[in-house]
Amino acid sequence: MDLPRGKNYDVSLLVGDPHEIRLVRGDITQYPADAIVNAANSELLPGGGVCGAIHRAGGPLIADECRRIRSERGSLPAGQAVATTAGRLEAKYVIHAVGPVWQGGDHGEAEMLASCYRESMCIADELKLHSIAFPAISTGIFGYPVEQAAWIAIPLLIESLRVAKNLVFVSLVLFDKTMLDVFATAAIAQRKPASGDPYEVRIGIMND
Ligand code: AR6
Repeated sequence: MDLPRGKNYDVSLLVGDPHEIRLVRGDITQYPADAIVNAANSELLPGGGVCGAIHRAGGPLIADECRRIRSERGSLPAGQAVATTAGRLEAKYVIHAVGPVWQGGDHGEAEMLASCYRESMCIADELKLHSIAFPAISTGIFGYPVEQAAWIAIPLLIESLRVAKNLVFVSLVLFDKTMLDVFATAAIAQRKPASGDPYEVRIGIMND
């Protein structure tokens, strides 16, 4: 299965009926979903990258709630997540997930990254949401190699979506074409896993 590399496209992973995971290129602050996941830091402070963009677009209510959570429960370790208001964003919630800082791969980074995705899915499902959108957590300022991150995120999201009670639609919103290509390649490569159920992959060509 080849990717239409010269064109803008999205990819749907049909993992159950009606459960679907969509890989798309875009700006997550503009993306329609019940919850948007923030690639946060342990102090829940507005930082750079996607975190800065979410705080800017959502307004000060998000940082106010983050401050309150931090003062109540302290800083959030890597691998954990917490929900706040989405302020002015279209989403109902922002789920702040703290990804691991890449330190070479033998400091538990893979398990912490998987845990971020798993926790965010659990929180959204418990909030009875139908849709959630993720950025590629840890792959920017925190330095996680993109291909390795994709091989963790995709199976984890599939597994979490298949057991979810309320969530039916998960999006991975990738900021640029190269990231989309890497995630799409990983998703296609895993569609007939050695263990676990296969899923159908559909590629849609988009008009730019
Ligand atoms: N929409 C979607 N993806 C985006 C956007 C956007 N608007 N902006 C950036 N990305 P990063 P991290 C992609 O650095 O590596 C912050 O300061 C980006 O291309 O935002 O988890 C936090 O406060 C990359 O692929 O998050 C933390 O301190 C991905 O989002 C720290 O950075 C994640 O990049 C977290 O670092």
